[in-house]
Amino acid sequence: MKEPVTDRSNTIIPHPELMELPPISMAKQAIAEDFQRYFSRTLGRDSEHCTNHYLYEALAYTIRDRLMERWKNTRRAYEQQHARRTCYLSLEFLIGRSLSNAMLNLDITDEVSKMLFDYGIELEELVDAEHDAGLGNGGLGRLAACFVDSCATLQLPVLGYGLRYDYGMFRQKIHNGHQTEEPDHWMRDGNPWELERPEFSQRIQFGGHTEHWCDDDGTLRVRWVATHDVLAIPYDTPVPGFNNDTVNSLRLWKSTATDEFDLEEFNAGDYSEAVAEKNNAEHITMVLYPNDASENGKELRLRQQYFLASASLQDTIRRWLRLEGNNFDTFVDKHCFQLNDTHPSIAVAELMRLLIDRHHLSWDKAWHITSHTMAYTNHTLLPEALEKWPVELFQKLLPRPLEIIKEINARFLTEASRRWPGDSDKLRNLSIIEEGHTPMVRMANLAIVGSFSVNGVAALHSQLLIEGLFREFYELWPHKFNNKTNGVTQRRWLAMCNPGMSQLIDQHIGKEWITDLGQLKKLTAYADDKTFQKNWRMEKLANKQRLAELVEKECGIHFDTSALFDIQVKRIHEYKRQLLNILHVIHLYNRIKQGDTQNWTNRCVLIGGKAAPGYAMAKLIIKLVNNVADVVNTDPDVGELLKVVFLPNYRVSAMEVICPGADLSEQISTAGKEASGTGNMKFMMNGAITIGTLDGANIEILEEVGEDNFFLFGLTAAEVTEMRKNYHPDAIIAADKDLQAVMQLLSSGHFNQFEPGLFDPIIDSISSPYDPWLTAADFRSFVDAQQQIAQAYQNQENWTRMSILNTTASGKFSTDRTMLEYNQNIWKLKQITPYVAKDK
Ligand code: B0W
Repeated sequence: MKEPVTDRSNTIIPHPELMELPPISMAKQAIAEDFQRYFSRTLGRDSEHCTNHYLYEALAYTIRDRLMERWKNTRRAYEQQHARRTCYLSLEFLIGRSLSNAMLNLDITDEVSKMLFDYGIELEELVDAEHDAGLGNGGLGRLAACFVDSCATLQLPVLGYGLRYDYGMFRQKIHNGHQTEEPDHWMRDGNPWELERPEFSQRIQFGGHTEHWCDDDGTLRVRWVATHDVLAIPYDTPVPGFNNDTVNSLRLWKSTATDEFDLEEFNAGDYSEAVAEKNNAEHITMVLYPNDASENGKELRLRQQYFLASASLQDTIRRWLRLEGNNFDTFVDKHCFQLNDTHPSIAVAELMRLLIDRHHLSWDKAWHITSHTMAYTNHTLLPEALEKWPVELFQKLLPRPLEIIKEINARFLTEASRRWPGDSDKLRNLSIIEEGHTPMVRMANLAIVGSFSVNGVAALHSQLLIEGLFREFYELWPHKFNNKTNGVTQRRWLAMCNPGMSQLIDQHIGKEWITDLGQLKKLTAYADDKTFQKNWRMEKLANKQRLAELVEKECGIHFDTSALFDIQVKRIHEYKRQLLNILHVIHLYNRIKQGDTQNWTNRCVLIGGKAAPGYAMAKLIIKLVNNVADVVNTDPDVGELLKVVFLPNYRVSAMEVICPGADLSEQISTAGKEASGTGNMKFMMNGAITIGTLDGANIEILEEVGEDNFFLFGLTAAEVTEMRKNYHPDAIIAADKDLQAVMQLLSSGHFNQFEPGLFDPIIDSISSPYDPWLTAADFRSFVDAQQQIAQAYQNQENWTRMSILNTTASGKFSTDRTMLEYNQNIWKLKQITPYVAKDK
């Protein structure tokens, strides 16, 4: 075997005093001293170089210092108590900003704010100087970030493993209404939150071939040789719990070249080829793939997946060997690997490989360990998001893991054929390898076969999984399947992003809701209290003002805060039906032009979200939103009655301003298509009322809040399935005057006067009998629900009541609840209290 890659593990035993740090103070004066020292000494700045960025950086180090002892103590407690752990494996962690979150969790926001005030600095300006860590596409990545937050607060030993992309989610710019993408070099100014741990680097193999041989005991062994290796360097980010001394870790891997050269190539004079390989190594973690829930299929993506799985598993085994020695008998009792969708599911084969080839376990022992430690979460039913890789590509890139996959499959099919003898159709569906012209490895099948738990992310989604996509696996192993409804962390998504409303809540029911969101139920008693309602309205108004300022700055459009703020922000995808939303906007515009404005409710519509760069239809929908916005916003007949904007570059830090300022939350996907949604929960928590279909977690939101406080519309999932068999949108359009008028405006080119034919693909899709998203079918009930909303908004007292009741009913949607359920049914971890940090 090759030498270990970096040997910085030679431990020196220092004088104990080196480790004896004086306690760190949380008092304003001490914070000020550290802040000053970092700014002047560590960063070397003075009054002439006093930008918000440097001030932010100095503050970040000041805060990070206050996490450091807690971080080490947490790690030590886990090790000393031999804690069972979960490793959460995810290609995405959409963290956003860290500073405010760290201050909130340490409960020092007020002290810091006062300290800065004394220097004439606004905390908010420094907070805004932090770049978002946009290491995710959307819901799936943000969910991972909320999960690790909740686990730290619940004091669960959960370690996040992901990739440290140099470029996160692209920056979206709008030029002439079109989306353009710019690279997001988020770490260009450094990242004060991470700690490099080169001593824990791992070597990852790619390519080469396998050799089968017999060792001295006559045991058949396999070695994977002539590989092109890459190093994985870990960077740790602290994940603080709320006020509880726990600081967990998020470990992100960066790829880099080994120090070796291909000497043969080098000596043969092919210097640039030898260097090119180094470049290739660095490429693995260069960029996040921006294709939320749609096809990737690129070789580099498979490299990323294997790189993450292998580095994380090797790291886990390294720690095991150090703490427990070379005996894997109790490994199962101490580990769980939660796979965030199929993206890291190659981990099933990789753990087998490491246990068999490196640590010489038998197949059966290795399989026992693997299939009792892996757990898989599915996030989507969309067929285009189900990952498959050509066997040929696997053979080239990962020949040894492929051998193992084939062996897993052979053994699995033998088991399945005992259950269904001779049923070759069934076996073909179940097989991990899809036969055909281009044989493929089906990653979901690998994940299910290799896992002891398979879960969906909302009740309907989990039900649809076992009835449809995974039905045959469910028949085989019903015990594996379960539901875990998603959530969001109320620390970021209420306490941090909505301090005004949080304070109002605190004054009435105390602060317990921050770690026990069910407490919000107590506020129900105030839903009819006129003074409370007035205060609630005032907070909402202040938040709407803040959002209006963002809109003015980004879009140059004035939002009047007395209007209904109608918001849809999420990735742009046909199934999410931003198109239905804009059809309603066109309908309102048409009513204004027809003079049909009696009893009108002024409305400000905001749509935001990124389209995958290769998704032409999604990009065209963005262009349509922008064109409609141009026409509406510049028409003097419209004035304050209706405003429409497309907010560019939707991201975590934008949502922190958007969700507190929303009145109406648009959750309008075609029923059965949105697995859960999590934006819906953030809006609800902040007192927005939902207009939604019976899809994903909307159903559970409706259950919690009641139908008087939710605007339901549209076909159910079952009706969607039925209607798709016999769908005639032309007849629907012909029978509906309003929809007809909207289609007429679209096809007359009213929104593309100088770009003839531009929106034809959209018009065609709405009128196509094969439109999978049934936009025309839901138009009427959507418009009717919107009309009810407009009426309801005019009764401000009742609207406020509904708003309060949405917040009070949002307790279920905390990731604290979600994590407790994962823990009770899947992980079975013990809560561990670390040794308390020594503060003054
Ligand atoms: C994200 C990325 C990729 C990819 O890069 O290949 C593929 C699929 C996804 C993805 N994202 N699949 N589902 C999701 C979203 O996950 C969240 C969290 O569970 C759900 O709330 C959304 O409903 C789902 O669309």
